[in-house]
Amino acid sequence: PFLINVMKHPNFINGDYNTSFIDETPELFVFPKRKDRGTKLLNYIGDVTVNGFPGVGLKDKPISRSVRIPHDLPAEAKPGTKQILTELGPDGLADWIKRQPELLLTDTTMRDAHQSLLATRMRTQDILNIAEPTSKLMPELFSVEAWGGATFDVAYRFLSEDPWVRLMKLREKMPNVLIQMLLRGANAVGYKNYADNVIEKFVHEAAYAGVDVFRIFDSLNNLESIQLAIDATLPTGKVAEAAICYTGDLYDGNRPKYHLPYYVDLAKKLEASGAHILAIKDMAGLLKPESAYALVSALKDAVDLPIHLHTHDASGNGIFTYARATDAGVDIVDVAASSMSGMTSQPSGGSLVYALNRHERQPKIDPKQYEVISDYWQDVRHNYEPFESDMRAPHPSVYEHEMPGGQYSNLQQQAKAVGLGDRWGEVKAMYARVNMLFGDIVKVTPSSKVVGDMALFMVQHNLTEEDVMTRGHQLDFPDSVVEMMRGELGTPPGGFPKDVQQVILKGDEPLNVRPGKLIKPYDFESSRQELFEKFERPVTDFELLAHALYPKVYEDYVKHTTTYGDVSVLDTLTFFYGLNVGETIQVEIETGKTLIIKLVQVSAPNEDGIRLVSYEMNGVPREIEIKDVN
Ligand code: 3PY
Ligand code: ZN
Repeated sequence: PFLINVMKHPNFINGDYNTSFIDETPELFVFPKRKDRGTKLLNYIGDVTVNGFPGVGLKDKPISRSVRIPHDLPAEAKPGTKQILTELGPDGLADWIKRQPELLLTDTTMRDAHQSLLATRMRTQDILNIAEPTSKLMPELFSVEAWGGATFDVAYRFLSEDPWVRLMKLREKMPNVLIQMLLRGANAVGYKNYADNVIEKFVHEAAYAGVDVFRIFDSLNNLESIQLAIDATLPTGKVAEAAICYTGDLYDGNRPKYHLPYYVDLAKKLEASGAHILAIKDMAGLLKPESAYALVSALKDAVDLPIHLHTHDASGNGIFTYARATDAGVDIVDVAASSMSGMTSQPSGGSLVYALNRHERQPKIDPKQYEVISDYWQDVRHNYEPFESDMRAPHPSVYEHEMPGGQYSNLQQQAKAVGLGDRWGEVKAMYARVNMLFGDIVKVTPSSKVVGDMALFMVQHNLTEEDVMTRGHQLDFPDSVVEMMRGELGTPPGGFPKDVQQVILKGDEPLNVRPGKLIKPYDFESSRQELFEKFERPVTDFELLAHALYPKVYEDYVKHTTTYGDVSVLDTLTFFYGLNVGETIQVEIETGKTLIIKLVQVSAPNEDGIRLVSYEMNGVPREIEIKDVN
């Protein structure tokens, strides 16, 4: 319902009003409370100071450290791969890649590295501050992976930021290197299959906002799901990089499903589907060095596409894997700035450049410049301490449990939340057993989440595989498990084991077509109208998509911005911790407009739990009431 006030009253609009009009219709002068940006920010800061930030709590605010932002930059960014794409188009770019004698690098620090190390919490301002230095000090990068995967929903959900704005600002600051995103095929940047027209529109808008390279995978290596996103990418003139997810072990005689012929066959199909680049997506870091050599060699023989290898360093063997892949002729590999590398993240880029010293394919990147970039990330990383996992050292047992880099700390948190913190070892072992129960599948978002949910369920209820098979009809399996078994995430190679599927579906029939074929097209126009009425303003196509993918997350984000304004302008420590009494910060709310905010005092709560938070804003005393919910 629209709030009617005087501004919208026909008499007012016609200039036909006087003081008696005010006297006769006082209700029209009740304006919806319009708070200014300063007041909204005071509310946010007060709330975080009193109640804490989710996942951070009420810890002491760390002392702010100086952050080494490189300033000594060339005046102009040297032309790079972005210009090559513009001049030659995606096929020309692919040919160019194949002609490069050196190994090319993708830097993932702005996406996968923080997704895997810091629960995806890196904020736009911390990413933007290093964008120009990255593009100017490392113009030889093939690409910067900066978008997609979990960054899309986490931006709205936890950071109260707009991921589209992040992308557009990054594009502006990095005019010479390609910006790459991770796209989950028919799952877009979500956890379920969406209508085909949602995928198409998402790719179209992402290309418009700045994505140049779409790395497209499917969580069950389902070709149709990948094809859908490739078909959406081709008309944009951008690069479709189709990914094969790597799982298991090429040489494990007990798991013949994922041997060389499987990957070679899939690679040929992806080449035929119109992809410009082939990616090997080793999301858990299971690709051992000699397997990497064999796999890359076989794929190079089988297809004519450049090959881009992605791994995670959980085992500590990442650089060795890349070195052997380099020997086999891999074209591009994914690395992160050293201070944001290792463990669940990518191998260190600087280290790889040094490791390939005197190798004929040593990358052109200057490792000293890479360290300058890494110094920045090292400083910034301190501000995200609450989101660090407790993995402190390499973790060879990843070869046993096969959990993806980004899932490890997440599932550990989930386990703690359901009281299984000290049975974490069992959960990991169960994860591997569930995988075999499900027929040995690829585990990556969202299928990895389903395997994790089932592992937690089984440990929690002390169930074995046999219990599942014999007592399954009495068990209330997690929704995600039922949905996957019904085929709602698509079908894995060879299908799910029929007996397991029957037990879990309790007689329901699984889908026998790609789920998208059954989902009716999303009605963007009626959504546009609905949101117009709800938000009382026109909405952009970016917003429509965010709402189509994550309706509740998006609406909560809009509510947050209505209450607190644009909180992305706050420095990161204040955003996560609020202010200490006596502390003063400067907040640039727009270019040239700065607020000076000092927290003066926080009162004890009254009987309703309300605290009075006293500030000075630009020297003027201000008081805000905050409900203490602790
Ligand atoms: C994602 O889908 O977010 C991933 O990073 C998968 O590896
Ligand atoms: Zn990854």
